[in-house]
Amino acid sequence: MSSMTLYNYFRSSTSYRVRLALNVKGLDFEYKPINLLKAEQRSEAYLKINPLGGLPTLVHGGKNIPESFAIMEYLDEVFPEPALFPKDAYLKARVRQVCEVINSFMHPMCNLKTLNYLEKTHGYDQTKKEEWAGFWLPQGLETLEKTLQEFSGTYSFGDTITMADLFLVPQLLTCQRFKVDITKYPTLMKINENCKKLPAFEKAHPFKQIDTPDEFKNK
Ligand SMILES: N[C@@H](CCC(=O)N[C@@H](CS)C(=O)NCC(=O)O)C(=O)O
Repeated sequence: MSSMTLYNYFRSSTSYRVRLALNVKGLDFEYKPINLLKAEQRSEAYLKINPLGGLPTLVHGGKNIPESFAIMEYLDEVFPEPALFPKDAYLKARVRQVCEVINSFMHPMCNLKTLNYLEKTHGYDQTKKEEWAGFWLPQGLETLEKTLQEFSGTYSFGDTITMADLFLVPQLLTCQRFKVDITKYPTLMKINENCKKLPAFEKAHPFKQIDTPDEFKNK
Protein backbone atom coordinates (compact mmCIF):
# COMPACT_ATOMS: atom_id res chain seq x y z
CA MET A 1 0.00 0.00 0.00
CA SER A 2 1.19 3.55 -0.79
CA SER A 3 2.47 5.69 2.08
CA MET A 4 0.60 8.66 0.60
CA THR A 5 -3.12 9.28 0.75
CA LEU A 6 -4.80 12.10 -1.13
CA TYR A 7 -8.21 13.25 0.07
CA ASN A 8 -9.66 14.75 -3.07
CA TYR A 9 -12.57 15.03 -5.47
CA PHE A 10 -12.60 14.38 -9.21
CA ARG A 11 -13.79 17.86 -10.15
CA SER A 12 -11.93 19.98 -7.63
CA SER A 13 -9.29 22.00 -9.49
CA THR A 14 -7.04 22.18 -6.41
CA SER A 15 -7.19 18.37 -6.18
CA TYR A 16 -6.39 18.13 -9.90
CA ARG A 17 -3.25 20.27 -9.33
CA VAL A 18 -1.95 17.88 -6.70
CA ARG A 19 -2.78 14.77 -8.74
CA LEU A 20 -0.70 16.38 -11.50
CA ALA A 21 2.25 16.98 -9.18
CA LEU A 22 2.11 13.38 -7.95
CA ASN A 23 1.91 12.03 -11.51
CA VAL A 24 4.68 14.26 -12.87
CA LYS A 25 6.92 12.97 -10.10
CA GLY A 26 5.79 9.37 -10.68
CA LEU A 27 4.49 8.96 -7.13
CA ASP A 28 1.92 6.39 -6.18
CA PHE A 29 -0.93 7.41 -3.87
CA GLU A 30 -4.13 6.14 -2.39
CA TYR A 31 -7.16 8.08 -3.69
CA LYS A 32 -9.71 8.91 -0.98
CA PRO A 33 -12.78 10.55 -2.50
CA ILE A 34 -14.50 13.33 -0.56
CA ASN A 35 -17.77 14.30 -2.21
CA LEU A 36 -18.13 18.10 -2.24
CA LEU A 37 -21.75 17.94 -3.34
CA LYS A 38 -22.58 15.83 -0.29
CA ALA A 39 -20.65 18.34 1.90
CA GLU A 40 -18.27 15.59 3.06
CA GLN A 41 -15.53 18.28 3.31
CA ARG A 42 -17.43 19.65 6.29
CA SER A 43 -17.75 16.32 8.14
CA GLU A 44 -16.26 16.19 11.63
CA ALA A 45 -13.70 13.59 10.55
CA TYR A 46 -12.44 15.62 7.57
CA LEU A 47 -12.32 18.93 9.48
CA LYS A 48 -9.88 17.26 11.87
CA ILE A 49 -7.30 16.97 9.08
CA ASN A 50 -8.29 20.16 7.20
CA PRO A 51 -9.91 22.73 9.52
CA LEU A 52 -10.95 25.04 6.64
CA GLY A 53 -12.89 22.22 5.02
CA GLY A 54 -11.15 22.48 1.65
CA LEU A 55 -9.79 19.86 -0.71
CA PRO A 56 -7.24 18.43 -1.08
CA THR A 57 -5.33 17.14 1.93
CA LEU A 58 -2.29 14.91 1.59
CA VAL A 59 -1.39 12.45 4.32
CA HIS A 60 2.22 11.27 4.11
CA GLY A 61 3.77 9.00 6.70
CA GLY A 62 0.86 9.73 9.06
CA LYS A 63 1.26 13.56 8.77
CA ASN A 64 -1.46 15.80 7.29
CA ILE A 65 -0.82 18.61 4.85
CA PRO A 66 -3.79 20.80 3.85
CA GLU A 67 -3.64 23.42 1.01
CA SER A 68 -2.64 22.41 -2.52
CA PHE A 69 0.27 24.85 -2.88
CA ALA A 70 1.77 23.71 0.45
CA ILE A 71 1.37 20.07 -0.61
CA MET A 72 3.01 20.64 -3.99
CA GLU A 73 5.96 22.53 -2.53
CA TYR A 74 6.36 19.76 0.06
CA LEU A 75 6.37 17.11 -2.67
CA ASP A 76 8.94 19.11 -4.59
CA GLU A 77 11.23 19.25 -1.58
CA VAL A 78 10.85 15.63 -0.52
CA PHE A 79 10.92 14.23 -4.07
CA PRO A 80 13.11 16.76 -5.91
CA GLU A 81 13.10 15.10 -9.35
CA PRO A 82 11.82 16.32 -11.72
CA ALA A 83 11.96 19.82 -10.17
CA LEU A 84 8.79 21.89 -10.39
CA PHE A 85 10.59 25.26 -10.22
CA PRO A 86 13.42 26.69 -12.33
CA LYS A 87 16.69 27.12 -10.43
CA ASP A 88 17.03 30.80 -11.33
CA ALA A 89 15.59 32.95 -8.50
CA TYR A 90 13.92 35.44 -10.84
CA LEU A 91 12.23 32.74 -12.93
CA LYS A 92 11.21 30.92 -9.78
CA ALA A 93 9.50 34.12 -8.55
CA ARG A 94 7.66 34.46 -11.87
CA VAL A 95 6.46 30.83 -11.70
CA ARG A 96 5.15 31.60 -8.21
CA GLN A 97 3.48 34.75 -9.55
CA VAL A 98 1.50 32.63 -12.05
CA CYS A 99 0.54 30.17 -9.30
CA GLU A 100 -0.57 33.03 -7.03
CA VAL A 101 -2.74 34.69 -9.66
CA ILE A 102 -4.56 31.37 -9.97
CA ASN A 103 -4.52 30.34 -6.32
CA SER A 104 -5.27 33.67 -4.65
CA PHE A 105 -7.25 35.55 -7.26
CA MET A 106 -8.99 33.19 -9.70
CA HIS A 107 -9.74 30.03 -7.72
CA PRO A 108 -11.59 31.64 -4.76
CA MET A 109 -13.99 33.48 -7.10
CA CYS A 110 -15.62 30.25 -8.29
CA ASN A 111 -15.02 28.09 -5.24
CA LEU A 112 -18.10 26.16 -4.11
CA LYS A 113 -18.42 28.10 -0.83
CA THR A 114 -18.30 31.45 -2.68
CA LEU A 115 -20.96 30.37 -5.17
CA ASN A 116 -23.10 28.82 -2.43
CA TYR A 117 -22.99 32.13 -0.57
CA LEU A 118 -24.04 34.07 -3.67
CA GLU A 119 -26.88 31.59 -4.26
CA LYS A 120 -28.17 31.59 -0.69
CA THR A 121 -27.68 35.28 0.13
CA HIS A 122 -28.23 36.95 -3.22
CA GLY A 123 -30.34 34.37 -5.09
CA TYR A 124 -27.76 33.71 -7.82
CA ASP A 125 -28.83 31.05 -10.35
CA GLN A 126 -26.47 29.37 -12.86
CA THR A 127 -26.73 32.28 -15.34
CA LYS A 128 -25.79 34.84 -12.66
CA LYS A 129 -22.92 32.62 -11.51
CA GLU A 130 -21.62 32.51 -15.09
CA GLU A 131 -21.89 36.32 -15.31
CA TRP A 132 -19.90 36.54 -12.06
CA ALA A 133 -17.24 34.18 -13.42
CA GLY A 134 -17.25 36.11 -16.70
CA PHE A 135 -16.41 39.31 -14.82
CA TRP A 136 -13.61 37.97 -12.59
CA LEU A 137 -11.87 35.12 -14.39
CA PRO A 138 -10.89 37.01 -17.58
CA GLN A 139 -8.94 39.48 -15.41
CA GLY A 140 -6.77 36.58 -14.29
CA LEU A 141 -6.58 35.12 -17.79
CA GLU A 142 -5.40 38.43 -19.28
CA THR A 143 -2.66 38.66 -16.65
CA LEU A 144 -1.57 35.09 -17.31
CA GLU A 145 -1.61 35.61 -21.10
CA LYS A 146 0.58 38.73 -20.84
CA THR A 147 2.96 37.05 -18.42
CA LEU A 148 3.33 33.81 -20.32
CA GLN A 149 3.76 35.51 -23.71
CA GLU A 150 7.12 36.51 -22.25
CA PHE A 151 8.14 33.16 -20.77
CA SER A 152 6.43 30.29 -22.58
CA GLY A 153 7.92 27.73 -24.92
CA THR A 154 6.14 24.40 -25.23
CA TYR A 155 4.92 24.93 -21.66
CA SER A 156 4.46 27.98 -19.39
CA PHE A 157 8.18 28.49 -18.73
CA GLY A 158 10.22 27.24 -21.66
CA ASP A 159 10.10 23.61 -22.60
CA THR A 160 10.04 22.05 -19.13
CA ILE A 161 6.96 21.41 -17.01
CA THR A 162 6.86 23.69 -13.96
CA MET A 163 4.47 24.36 -11.10
CA ALA A 164 2.84 27.03 -13.32
CA ASP A 165 1.52 24.37 -15.73
CA LEU A 166 0.09 22.34 -12.85
CA PHE A 167 -1.94 25.36 -11.73
CA LEU A 168 -2.87 26.60 -15.20
CA VAL A 169 -4.41 23.49 -16.80
CA PRO A 170 -6.98 22.84 -14.01
CA GLN A 171 -7.92 26.55 -13.86
CA LEU A 172 -8.56 26.65 -17.61
CA LEU A 173 -10.96 23.72 -17.24
CA THR A 174 -12.81 25.65 -14.51
CA CYS A 175 -13.02 28.66 -16.85
CA GLN A 176 -14.60 26.46 -19.54
CA ARG A 177 -17.02 25.02 -17.00
CA PHE A 178 -18.25 28.55 -16.32
CA LYS A 179 -18.43 29.33 -20.06
CA VAL A 180 -15.51 31.78 -20.03
CA ASP A 181 -14.04 31.92 -23.55
CA ILE A 182 -10.43 30.74 -23.24
CA THR A 183 -9.82 30.82 -27.01
CA LYS A 184 -9.10 34.57 -26.68
CA TYR A 185 -5.78 33.68 -25.02
CA PRO A 186 -3.56 32.00 -27.64
CA THR A 187 -0.54 31.49 -25.37
CA LEU A 188 -2.65 29.82 -22.69
CA MET A 189 -4.39 27.67 -25.35
CA LYS A 190 -1.03 26.51 -26.74
CA ILE A 191 0.29 25.57 -23.28
CA ASN A 192 -2.97 23.81 -22.40
CA GLU A 193 -2.92 21.71 -25.59
CA ASN A 194 0.74 20.75 -25.13
CA CYS A 195 0.30 19.78 -21.47
CA LYS A 196 -2.82 17.72 -22.16
CA LYS A 197 -0.81 15.42 -24.46
CA LEU A 198 1.39 14.23 -21.57
CA PRO A 199 0.41 10.94 -19.82
CA ALA A 200 0.75 12.58 -16.36
CA PHE A 201 -1.92 15.11 -17.37
CA GLU A 202 -4.20 12.55 -19.04
CA LYS A 203 -4.16 10.37 -15.91
CA ALA A 204 -4.96 13.27 -13.55
CA HIS A 205 -7.92 14.56 -15.60
CA PRO A 206 -11.15 14.99 -13.57
CA PHE A 207 -13.11 12.77 -15.95
CA LYS A 208 -10.79 9.78 -15.37
CA GLN A 209 -10.93 9.39 -11.60
CA ILE A 210 -12.46 6.62 -9.45
CA ASP A 211 -15.16 9.01 -8.20
CA THR A 212 -15.99 10.47 -11.64
CA PRO A 213 -19.74 10.01 -12.18
CA ASP A 214 -20.67 7.98 -15.29
CA GLU A 215 -22.16 11.06 -16.99
CA PHE A 216 -18.65 12.62 -17.21
CA LYS A 217 -16.62 9.52 -18.02
CA ASN A 218 -14.90 9.32 -21.45
CA LYS A 219 -15.96 12.84 -22.46
N1 LIG B 1 -6.48 27.26 -1.19
C1 LIG B 1 -6.98 25.92 -0.97
C2 LIG B 1 -8.39 25.87 -1.46
C3 LIG B 1 -9.08 24.60 -1.05
C4 LIG B 1 -10.52 24.58 -1.54
O1 LIG B 1 -11.35 25.39 -1.10
N2 LIG B 1 -10.80 23.66 -2.47
C5 LIG B 1 -12.13 23.54 -3.00
C6 LIG B 1 -12.19 22.53 -4.12
S1 LIG B 1 -11.45 23.11 -5.63
C7 LIG B 1 -13.06 23.06 -1.93
O2 LIG B 1 -12.75 22.10 -1.23
N3 LIG B 1 -14.22 23.69 -1.79
C8 LIG B 1 -15.17 23.26 -0.81
C9 LIG B 1 -16.15 24.32 -0.46
O3 LIG B 1 -16.09 25.41 -1.04
O4 LIG B 1 -16.97 24.03 0.41
C10 LIG B 1 -6.08 24.91 -1.73
O5 LIG B 1 -5.41 25.33 -2.67
O6 LIG B 1 -6.04 23.74 -1.34
